[in-house]
Amino acid sequence: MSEEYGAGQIQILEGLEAVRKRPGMYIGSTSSRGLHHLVYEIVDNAVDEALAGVCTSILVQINPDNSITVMDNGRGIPVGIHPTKGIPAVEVVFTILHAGGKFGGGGYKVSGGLHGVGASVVNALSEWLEVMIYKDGKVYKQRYERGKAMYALQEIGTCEPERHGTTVSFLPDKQIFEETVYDYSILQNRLREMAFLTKGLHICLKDEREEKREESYCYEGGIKEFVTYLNGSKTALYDKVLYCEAMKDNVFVEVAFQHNDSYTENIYSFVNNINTPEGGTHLSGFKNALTKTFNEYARGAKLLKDSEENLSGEDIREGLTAIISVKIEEPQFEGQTKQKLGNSEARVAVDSVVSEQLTYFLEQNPVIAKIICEKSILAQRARAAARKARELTRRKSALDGSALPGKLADCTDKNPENCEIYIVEGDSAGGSAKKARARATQAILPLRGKILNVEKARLDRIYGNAEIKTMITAFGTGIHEDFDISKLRYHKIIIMTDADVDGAHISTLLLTFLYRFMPDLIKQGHVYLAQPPLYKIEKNRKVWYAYSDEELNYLMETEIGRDGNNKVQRYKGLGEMDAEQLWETTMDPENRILLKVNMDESDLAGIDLTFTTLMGDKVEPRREFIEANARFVNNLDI
Ligand code: TTJ
Repeated sequence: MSEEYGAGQIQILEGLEAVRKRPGMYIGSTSSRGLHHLVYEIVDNAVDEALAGVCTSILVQINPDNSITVMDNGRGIPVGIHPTKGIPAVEVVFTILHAGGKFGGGGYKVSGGLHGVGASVVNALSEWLEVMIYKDGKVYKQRYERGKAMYALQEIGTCEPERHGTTVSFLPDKQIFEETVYDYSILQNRLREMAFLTKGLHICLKDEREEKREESYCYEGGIKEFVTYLNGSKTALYDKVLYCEAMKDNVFVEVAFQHNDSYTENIYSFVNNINTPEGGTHLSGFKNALTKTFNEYARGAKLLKDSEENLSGEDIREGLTAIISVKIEEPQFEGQTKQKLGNSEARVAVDSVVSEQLTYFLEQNPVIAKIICEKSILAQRARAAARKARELTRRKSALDGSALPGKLADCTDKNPENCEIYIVEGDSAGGSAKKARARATQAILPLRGKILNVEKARLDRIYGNAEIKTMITAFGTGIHEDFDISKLRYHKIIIMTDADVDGAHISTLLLTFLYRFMPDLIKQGHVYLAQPPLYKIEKNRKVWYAYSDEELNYLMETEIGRDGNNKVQRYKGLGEMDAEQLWETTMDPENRILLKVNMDESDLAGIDLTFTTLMGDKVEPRREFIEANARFVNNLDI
C-alpha cells in the first residue's frame, strides 16, 4: 500500500492491534469456540438486516481452505464517506473498533448484544477479509490483511440494478487461533437456532470442503416451530403450542411453549437472538406469569380445592418445553459469565404479556388447561413424597457423618483432588477393579445392572432408587437444590463399563442422571469414561492391546505382523480381564485412556435432544439417532 497513513488511520491500526494482542478479551477465546464466534459475529450483521425487514436470505459457506463466506441480500453496507471519519462507511465498519452500528436509517439494532464486538474484530483476527457490496447497479470491493486495508474501496464493476446485498469472506488467522478447522455441526446448530428465532428468514449452510453438505433452514412459525422441534422425540401432552407475542414498553416479547409427558423442564431464553443460559429478568418474568396464571385458573376452575396448597412453579413447569425470546435496545448482561439478562423492563414486559395472553388462552381452551393443571397436581404430590424420601436420607447421613454405602470400596487419601471413583457395571467387574486399584487414590463403586432411567421417572422414584442414592452419598455433593460441589469427595468420577452395546447403554443412563441432576460435575470437567481395550494380542510372549478395530488392524500391519503364530483375544467384558490386565489397560493413570465428558453450553438444546432421543420412549427417533450417530458411543462431547 503506497498511501501514507493519516493520524486517524494510525489510531485505527492501534485499535485493531489491541484486538490481535488480546483476542480473548474480544471473542472470549482463541479455541474452537472463538473460531466459530467469528462466523456468528458476521452473520449477526446480516440478521440485523433481516430484522429490519430488508433481507430475506443468508448463505454461510465453508470454503475448501476453511475460510468462510457470508452472503446476504440486504441493502448492502453503505459505501458513502463517513461524515466524521472521512473514509467510506464500510471501511469504518471493518477497521474501527466498536463501530458495528448502523448508519443513517436510525435502525433498531438488536442482534449482537453479547457478541456484538463487531466486524472489525473479525477483520483484525483474519489473515485476510474481503467484502463485496452490490448496490444501485454497482459492485464495490475492499480487501484487508490482518486488519489493514490493501487498497481504498474500489468500484469493480456493475450488476443488475435490482441486485443488492453484502458478501464477506474471511480466513481466520493461524497465528491467532489454536484451531482453524470449522465444525459443520457447530455452525449447523447455531444457524438452525438463528432461523427459528427469526421467523421467515432463509438461512443456508454449505460445506465446500471434501465432504460436501448443504442445508437450508426457514421456519414460518419461528419459535413455535422451535418448540415442536424440541418436543419432536417426546410425547406432547396436547397438540397446540401456546404462543404469545407483543411489543410492550419498547421490549418485543415472544414466548412459545408446550408440555410433554416427561418430568424435566426445558426452557431456553434468548435476548436479541443470543442464548442466555443463566436466564435473567425475561425468564423470571415468564416463570412468575406462568405460576400466577395457572394457580388463578386452577382455583377458578375448582381443579385445586380451597384447602389445597398453591401449585409451585416447578410443578407447573414439569415436562415443559419453552422458548422465551425478547428483543431490547440496550441489553444489560450480569453475572460472572455475563449471560444473565438484567434489564428490569424485560421482566415487567414478559410477565404482563404472558399473564394477559395466557389467561385468555386458558379460558378459550379448557381441555388443554385441565391437562396441564392435572399434570401439575400430580407433580405436586410426587414432590411432597420426594421431599419426605430425601429428608429421610438426609437425616440418616446426619446421624452418622460417615455413613458411606457398604458397596463402596473407598480410597484412603482424603484430599478430593487426588481421589477418583470408578463406577463399575456389575459385581464381578467391581471385584476385579477392587483388586486392581491403587487403594490410596482410587475408590470403586460397583452398581448392579441397569440404573434407573431418570428421563422416565418422577422425583419420588428417583430419590427412592438404591443405586442413585448410593452414588449421591458416595459423591458427597447432595443433589438438586442441596447440590454443593465444594463437598465433592472425588475430583474424577470415572464411568467404567463393558465396551459393548449394553455397556454403552449403562454409560448413557449414568450420564443422563449426572446431566439432569448434577450438571455442574460435567461442566466443571469431573466426569470421565474409562476406555477398556477391545483386543489383546499375544505373540512371542509379548502383549499388545488394541482399543479399536482400526488400532488392531494398524498393529497387525506394522508391529505385530500378520504371519501365523499370534493370538488375538476379543474382550467381551471387563470381567474377562484379570485384575492385573484391568490395571494395566484401563486404570493405571500412567497408561490408561480416559475420555473427559464435555458439554457445549452453547448447544443445550442439542444435548437435551440427544438425551431424550436416547432415553425417551419413542422408538423411531432413537433408532434413527443411533444409526446416524453410531459414533456417540465413542465420542464424549454430549
Ligand atoms: C444500514 O442501513 C442503511 C443500509 O445498509 C444497512 C447495512 O448496514 N446493511 C447491511 C450490513 N447489510 N448487510 C450488512 C452486513 C452483512 C454482512 C454479511 C457483514 C456485515 C459486517 C454487514
